[in-house]
Amino acid sequence: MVFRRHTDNPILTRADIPDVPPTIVDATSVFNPGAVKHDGRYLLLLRVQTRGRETHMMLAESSDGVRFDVRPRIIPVDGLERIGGSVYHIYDPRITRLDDTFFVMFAADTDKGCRIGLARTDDFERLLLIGLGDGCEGGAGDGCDVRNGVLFPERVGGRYLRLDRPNVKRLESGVTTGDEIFLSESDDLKSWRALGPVMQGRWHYWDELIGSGPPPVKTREGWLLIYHGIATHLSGSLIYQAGVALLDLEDPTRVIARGRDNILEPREPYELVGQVPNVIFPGGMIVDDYDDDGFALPESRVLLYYGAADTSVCLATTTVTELLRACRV
Ligand code: BMA
Repeated sequence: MVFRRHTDNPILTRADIPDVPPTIVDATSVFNPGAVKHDGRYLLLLRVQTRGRETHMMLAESSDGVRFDVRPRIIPVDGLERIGGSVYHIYDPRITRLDDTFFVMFAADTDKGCRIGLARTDDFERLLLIGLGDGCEGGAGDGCDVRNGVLFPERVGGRYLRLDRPNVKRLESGVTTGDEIFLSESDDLKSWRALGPVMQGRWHYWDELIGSGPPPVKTREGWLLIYHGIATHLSGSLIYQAGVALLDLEDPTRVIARGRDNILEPREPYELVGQVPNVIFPGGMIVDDYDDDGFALPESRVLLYYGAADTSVCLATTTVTELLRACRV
């Protein structure tokens, strides 16, 4: 088994969310967090949902990565009000540390479809909006609907890189989704150009639809990427799982290895039952130890934070070595 679930799972539930009246009172759920380690403390940027089904971001802090305190405050995104049209939800934040700044990439539901937003922060008191794409940038092309944006933790060849997932398919439920992860580049973090496809869903198997998980982790063997895959062919349910792949360090459109099986699937009651059943949605990953050149150490502990059933936050741990091994099975 690649991942071991923490015995305290779920590590955060709605009961841990303090009221922030009048906006958040008796929160409905908390899930799909972004994660980062800062000054020895573990931070989670939470997706908190109200009983009005509004979505807000809140911060949780911890000294051990397991027991978190949630700050009683909604984190504002300054600049979002300048965007024309309505932004209904911002959600699924992924945190990347780059040049000693924290960048948060998130999905934004608008009148015209899903967009990828990018904001920056030094302290998580507030996020400053850098840009919200028009949905046609990067791999989305003419489809103009895109989600699961993930910024790389360093420039490659002098340019910023991100993974994104054009939404070119519509499920019966009306949700738009996709089966291809793209690599896109940018000089200014605002306009993004597609460099090419990275990987496709494998129809009939566990990862028919796919999207990036947390930001890729640099290892000596390549960029280690956790992604989510959705099986759609089992009647009555979509099953969201996590899998792993290894991308070339200089050309991340080249997949060096990709695990055959999922490495984490809904099994526990808190993953099987909830607002959306059968969901493991990985969005935050912390690798404890890196060498002086910024490569993750093989024996380092890896903490994966994931949303369970769109209802709670869970933790599973492994090591870099085990993940690299899983890429080649
Ligand atoms: C995806 C995203 C996630 C969510 C998942 C399961 O399309 O919207 O935020 O966790 O569906 O509902």
